[in-house]
Amino acid sequence: TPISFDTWPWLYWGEVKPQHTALFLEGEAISWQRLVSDISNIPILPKPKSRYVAILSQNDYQTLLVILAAWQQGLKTLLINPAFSPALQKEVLEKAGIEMVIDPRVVFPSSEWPQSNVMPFDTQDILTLVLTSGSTGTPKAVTHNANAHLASASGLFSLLPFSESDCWLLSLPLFHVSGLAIIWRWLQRGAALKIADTKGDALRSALEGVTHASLVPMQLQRLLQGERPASLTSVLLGGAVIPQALVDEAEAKGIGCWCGYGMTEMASTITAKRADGCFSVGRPLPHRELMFSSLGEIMVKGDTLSSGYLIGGMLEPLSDGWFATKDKGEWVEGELRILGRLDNMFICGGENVQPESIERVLSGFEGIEQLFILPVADDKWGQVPVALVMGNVNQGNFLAYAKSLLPPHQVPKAAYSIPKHLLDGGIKISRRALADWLANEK
Ligand code: 4YB
Repeated sequence: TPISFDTWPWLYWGEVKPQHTALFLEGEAISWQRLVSDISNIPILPKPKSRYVAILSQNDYQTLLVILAAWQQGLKTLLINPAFSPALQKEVLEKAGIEMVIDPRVVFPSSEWPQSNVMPFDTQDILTLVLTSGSTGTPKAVTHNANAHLASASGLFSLLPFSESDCWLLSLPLFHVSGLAIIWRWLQRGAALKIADTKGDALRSALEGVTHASLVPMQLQRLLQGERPASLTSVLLGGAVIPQALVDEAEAKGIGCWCGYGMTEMASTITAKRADGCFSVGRPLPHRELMFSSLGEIMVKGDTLSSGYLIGGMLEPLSDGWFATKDKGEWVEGELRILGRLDNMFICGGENVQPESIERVLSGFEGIEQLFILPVADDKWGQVPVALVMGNVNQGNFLAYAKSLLPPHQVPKAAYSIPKHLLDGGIKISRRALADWLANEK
């Protein structure tokens, strides 16, 4: 049974087991007691009337301290990608109505500072904001309270064991819901968190001593190119289509894989299962419910659902009841299969084309590391599919393979190699960036 906290979880663990390790940094272990004391050495942060502040967040200890200090000082935080251009940062903050930005690199901890009051821990109060990664328009700030994050964590633990002696690597950005969820699992369990550089090939050494990691499929793919990290027992996958061949290979190498489907509005994972050779993302975890609309759209609700978006400093509640995800899905033997995004669908000669379903059929072709199907305008058919490919692929053979497996309206009319820079950006590949490249530069 999950612990229900009557104070900030780090203060609870600081009392219950002060000498136990809370964090592993590169070359250093931090106890819960030390963590609590480091948080209290963060100076009193600026407190706008609205209590909303933005924090430029890197995955480092200093940023974590500023976030936890902000929370216990009564602030509500929007973690933002420090790589945002000034223009995008301004646009996002104006939309949400947030005036204050904190850069943790210029917050100097000291035991000399007057200490801020510790606010009561009210799990129903809005505490966090996470930006949506929608493909159109300015990202929106999704609100959550601590109750939603703790419910998210404890529901996951009923499927994926995470014990007090385990260690979860902060393997995804804090400003994305997948990274923030790692913080709440760590706090819920009172286990250890490791913070290290995880970019590119650094991920392998970051995994030393780690039992648990959250990975997007591309990270796992890269990891499988070398030795299996010895301590790693459990990987939670999500964020994008999880290629079955990738999961099978990881499982064969002794890495336990859990396939998840999650989203920002639901405080990360919604459904998940232990990999079992069958392509699906399992069943809804405790504290979440899921159904389909009459159009096959996935609808979700539960304790983990956001209460709304922050717009112009005001809470814009989600419409009552079920939240429409814009994802299409179906049940296969009681488990959820994601069919693709409704907004990725296009029409070719009067037929609906779901790019993700073509990608699933063709991504098994020899040499393919990543494959995207995008529409291009066509005089005769309206739109036709083309393939963007990463990997070492014979294009002629690839298109012949496609013809042999797919109905005509789904067969890519051309295949192009994707430039690498389009793929190393964030944690997800943006179809919009791919479409821009296709339109302008291919
Ligand atoms: C999917 C998908 C899937 C999401 N198949 N499309 O803690 C976790 O659950 C976790 C672990 C590892 C990696 C990521 C996560 C996440 O939280 C991911 C949450 C996320 O991606 N949120 S999002 O708001 O940025 O995007 C949500 C969208 O991503 C969904 O609406 C889907 O379209 C897509 N997606 N999991 C296919 N398994």
